[in-house]
Amino acid sequence: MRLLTALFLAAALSAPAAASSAPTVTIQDDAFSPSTLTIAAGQTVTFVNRDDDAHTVTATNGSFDSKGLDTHDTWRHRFDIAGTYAYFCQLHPFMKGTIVVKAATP
Ligand SMILES: [Cu+2]
Repeated sequence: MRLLTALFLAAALSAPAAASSAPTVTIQDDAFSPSTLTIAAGQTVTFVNRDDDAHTVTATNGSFDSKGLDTHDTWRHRFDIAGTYAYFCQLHPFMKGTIVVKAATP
C-alpha cells in the first residue's frame, strides 16, 4: 500500500515538470527571449515580464496586443493559424520578437 502511494505521489509530482516545458517568452533587459520561438499551431505562448519596466507584446500586423505588462505580469496568447508573427513592444519599439507557428501534424 505504501509503495502504491509513493508511486502515485511520484506521478503527481512529475506532472508540473511537463507543464514547465510550455512555450514561454521571457521579457528581460529590454529584450524578448528567445527572440524567435517556434511552436505548433494551437499552442499557447506565455509571455512573462521579468523587467522593472512595463512592456507590451504587440503584433506588427495588429492581430494581438497584450497592452501594458507590469513587472511580473504574464500574458498568454494562443496561436491557431500557422505563420510567422512578428511582434514588438509599443513602449520600446526597438524590442522585437518573432513567433513561428508550424501547422499541427495530424
Ligand atoms: Cu518595452
